[in-house]
Amino acid sequence: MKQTRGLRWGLAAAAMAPAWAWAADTDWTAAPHRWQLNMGQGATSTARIAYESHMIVFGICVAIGIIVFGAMAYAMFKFRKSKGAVAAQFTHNTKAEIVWTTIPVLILIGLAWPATHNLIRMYDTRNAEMTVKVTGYQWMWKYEYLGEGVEYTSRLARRSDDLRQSGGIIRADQDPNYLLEVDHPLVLPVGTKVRFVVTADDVIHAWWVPALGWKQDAIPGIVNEAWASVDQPGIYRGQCAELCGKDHGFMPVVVKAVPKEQFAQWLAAEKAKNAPPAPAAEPAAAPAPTQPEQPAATAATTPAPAPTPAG
Ligand SMILES: [Cu+2]
Repeated sequence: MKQTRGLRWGLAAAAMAPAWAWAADTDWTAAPHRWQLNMGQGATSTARIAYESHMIVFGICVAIGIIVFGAMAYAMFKFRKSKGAVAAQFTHNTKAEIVWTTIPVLILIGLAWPATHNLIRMYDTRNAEMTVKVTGYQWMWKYEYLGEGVEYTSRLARRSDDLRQSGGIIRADQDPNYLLEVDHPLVLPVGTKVRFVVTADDVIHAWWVPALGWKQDAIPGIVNEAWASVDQPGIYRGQCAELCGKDHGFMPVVVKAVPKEQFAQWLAAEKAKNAPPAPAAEPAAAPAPTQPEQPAATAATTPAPAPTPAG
C-alpha cells in the first residue's frame, strides 16, 4: 500500500516536471506562480499601492467576517433551544438600526479616502521623463518613443506562432514563454517615469502588463493615458486584454526594463538604425554623391545602378 502511494507520488512528480521546468526556464520577472493565492505585488509604485489597498481592504473584510460570524456562532451556541432559550418578541430597535447603519458608512468612508488618494496618484501623468505611444493593431502593437524618432512593431514571437499553428498539443518545455513572447519587446529604463499614450488603429484593444499595476484600453480615435516607473530591471509579460478578433490571444506584450545607461545605448542604436540611409554598409555606393530616390530597404537588396559619376 505504502509502495503504491510512493509510486503515485512519483508519477505525480514526474507529471509536474514540465511545470517545474517552466518555472525554472522562464525569464519572466514578477511572474505569477503555481498555486499563487494572492494578487502579485508588481514592479511599480502603482502596482504597490494597488496591492497595499487590496491588503487593507482584505484585512478589514477578514475582521468584519470574524466579528459577524463569531457573533452568530456565539449566539447560536449560547442561546440554543436545548438550553431553554426563548426568543425575544420585539421587532424594531431604533438604536440598533442607527448603529448598524452608521458603522458600515464610516467603514466605507474610511476605505474610500485612501482609495481615492491612490487613484489620483495612479492617473497623475505629469512630470513624466519620456513618452511612449502604444497603438494596438489586429494583431500586434506599435511602440513609438515620442520625440526620439524611434518606433517599431511588436508581434508574437515566431517560435510561439509556429507552435500554435502546428496543431499539436504544446508542452510547457517546448516554449517556456508560449504565447507570451514577442519579436521586439518594449524597452524601458528603470526608475524613470514613463508616460504612455494608448490608442488603436482598427478595433478596441487593451494594453496590459499586470506587473505595472494597470491596464489601459486602446480605442481608435481616442488617446488614453497611463504611466509607469519600473523599479527593477527584468522582463515583464502581459497580453491584450480586450477581445479584439480571432487572434486576440496572440498579441502579447513584453516589457524589457533595463538600467538607464543601457537604455540610452539601446535608444542610440535604434536611432542609428532608423537614421536616413547614410552609407549603410554599401561599399559600392560609397562614392556616389547623390542617392537615387529609393527607400533604404530596396536600395539594400538591389545593387546600386551603374555608378554615374555626376562630376
Ligand atoms: Cu487586441
